[in-house]
Amino acid sequence: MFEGMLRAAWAATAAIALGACVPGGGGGGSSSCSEGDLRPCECPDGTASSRVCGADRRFGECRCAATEPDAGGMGGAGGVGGAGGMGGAGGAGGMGGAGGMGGAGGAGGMGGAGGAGGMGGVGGAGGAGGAGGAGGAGGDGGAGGGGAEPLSLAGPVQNLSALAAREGGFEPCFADTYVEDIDHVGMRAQCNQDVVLVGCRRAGEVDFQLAAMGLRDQVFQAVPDEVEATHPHNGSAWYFGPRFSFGFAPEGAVVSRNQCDTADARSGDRLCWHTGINSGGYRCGADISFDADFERVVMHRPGPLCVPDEVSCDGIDSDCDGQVDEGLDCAVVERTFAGPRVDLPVATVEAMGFARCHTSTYADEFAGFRLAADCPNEVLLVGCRPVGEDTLTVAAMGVRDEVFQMVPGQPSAAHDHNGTAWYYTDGHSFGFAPQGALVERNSCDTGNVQGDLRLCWHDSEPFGGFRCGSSLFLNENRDWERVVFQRAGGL
Ligand SMILES: [Ca+2]
Ligand SMILES: [Ca+2]
Repeated sequence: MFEGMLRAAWAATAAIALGACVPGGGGGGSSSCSEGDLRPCECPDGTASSRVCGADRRFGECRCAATEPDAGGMGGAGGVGGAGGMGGAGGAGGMGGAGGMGGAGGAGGMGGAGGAGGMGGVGGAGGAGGAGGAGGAGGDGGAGGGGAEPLSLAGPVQNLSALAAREGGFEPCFADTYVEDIDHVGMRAQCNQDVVLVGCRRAGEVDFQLAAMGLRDQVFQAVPDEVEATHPHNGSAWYFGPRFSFGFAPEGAVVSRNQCDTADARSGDRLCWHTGINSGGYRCGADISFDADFERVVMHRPGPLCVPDEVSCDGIDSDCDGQVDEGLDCAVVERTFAGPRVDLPVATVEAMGFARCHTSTYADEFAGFRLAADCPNEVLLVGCRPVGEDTLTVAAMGVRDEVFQMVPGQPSAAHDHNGTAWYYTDGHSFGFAPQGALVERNSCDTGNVQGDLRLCWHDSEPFGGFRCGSSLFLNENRDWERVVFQRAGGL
């Protein structure tokens, strides 16, 4: 009877918890909590546990396995995850049972999911993140006999237990194999609850080789059909295009959608499915398949999605503490600037999405045709610096076709683009100056008005050189270098 009453209380609590995303337990003090709220605490043996707010609206004692009798006689301790991979899911504890401990994450692996505690159970501890991996989410005490707290994990998760997903409230809503053209319309129609889990696995396996979850509307949010187009949400970089591709990568990683993501970095944490006609595939982590040996699986559950720490500048209160994106540096990353810039850190250039595509010293022949071949992407950033410096002395960016647009060989010939006067004359010179400045090519630009904003490279044997900002006559100089970066996506 006692257990039945508690179950009813927990059921009510669960309903409240699902309906709103509020800080559990409020502020300090043990008074005036809401019945069923959980508050973290530490057991004498150092393990993390929680206290439950009772009907008297006060938090009870810290629930520790060593000090609390197994009231229901049913609560087994959760499993302990193996090191090297994903932590095992905690066993579904019975009343008073202890949830599972997350396993230690392996290299690049993910911490274990919190154990699905039984009623009053002790939450599973987060797994230690492996190199490149993320810590597992701490589990909370389960709600209801045999029930569990909704599973909320941030970022891509390798080797996720299907049992943990089910016990965490997820139900399958879509499944097929990599040999099929995905019915993404049906997938989105069927997977219509608040939180969506997107995963893949080898056919015949139960657990996911790779999965990630997020709020449905974020997961299925369309982005442009562009090579690097993603948007951050809940620790993953998501992308969806109905005639291109659908998938995720670790947040912050650059994807290479051609049309599916072919990038190698952290390959085990990348999932991509073609969405176009007659495509099938494509990847489940590092595995590429167009066959029935891999399966796509999507699950969903009611909300909310609340992870232990704030993640993703996505405008969403990820840790459900009432503050949006707190503690994160959510300044919009600038991807474009107009006109030449001095003292531009390479780190800033890379943060803008650029990758270096060409480097040569001022002693090397310019060979514009080779540079053009090295740097095929749509947007180029052209700069120069003393060899090996981490800051570009001067740099300017523009659309590739504008940057390499030929102009006549006259001294002042240039054309304006993106705040910059660009010029390229085969066998003569290549470079830029501020838009509106008079270019004085002889055969490189010797103009000294705003000289620090000018760059000029001879395109004629045997000079190399010529200038990097205010430093001139760098012909055949091995201490200065040309550096060109590129990115996709338009200015
Ligand atoms: Ca928050
Ligand atoms: Ca957030």
